[in-house]
Amino acid sequence: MISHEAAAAPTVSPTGPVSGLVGHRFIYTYANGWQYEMYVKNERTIDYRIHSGMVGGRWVRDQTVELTVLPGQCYKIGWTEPTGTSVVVNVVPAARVIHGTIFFPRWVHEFPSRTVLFQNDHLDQMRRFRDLGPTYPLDVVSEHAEITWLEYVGPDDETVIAVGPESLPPGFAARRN
Ligand code: FER
Repeated sequence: MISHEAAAAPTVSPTGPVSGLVGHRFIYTYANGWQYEMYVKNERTIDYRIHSGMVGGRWVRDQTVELTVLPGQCYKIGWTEPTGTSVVVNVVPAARVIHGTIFFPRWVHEFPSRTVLFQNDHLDQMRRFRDLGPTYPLDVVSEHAEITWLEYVGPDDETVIAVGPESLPPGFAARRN
């Protein structure tokens, strides 16, 4: 039965500082071949570039996210884009693995190229597409990824993701460390 008593104090509490991920840039390739790059600018914000895949060429700065950490230094980042696409990415830097679940609205699944741009210059257009839809049925993509590049560059650096993926030096995303 449903209790109407006051909820007990939570028995699971935050397991560590999210600062262990803040300031890191990582490049990763999903098992389906899609290659992404993320910079965790601060506890609330990411910048990213998409090097290949369904929306390869897309890039975004200053996306607000929810970032938390689970036991085992498993970081979890979730957000909704102005397009209506929602993403949850689990990052385990020590194991150099990621798992991402992406929830694409129907219109992105049907016309992915509409989102292939520097989104910050087209925020109102993305919200218009989002509101026009169709939204459903969502296309859910659930994939593991390997981190091929991982580095600490420090927080709040506007130079880390400053150009589109098409403007990078040859081989930039193929480097491994
Ligand atoms: C990711 C998976 C998907 C990611 C971003 C997305 C930055 C999708 C964004 C979009 O298409 O709007 O790992 O990391």
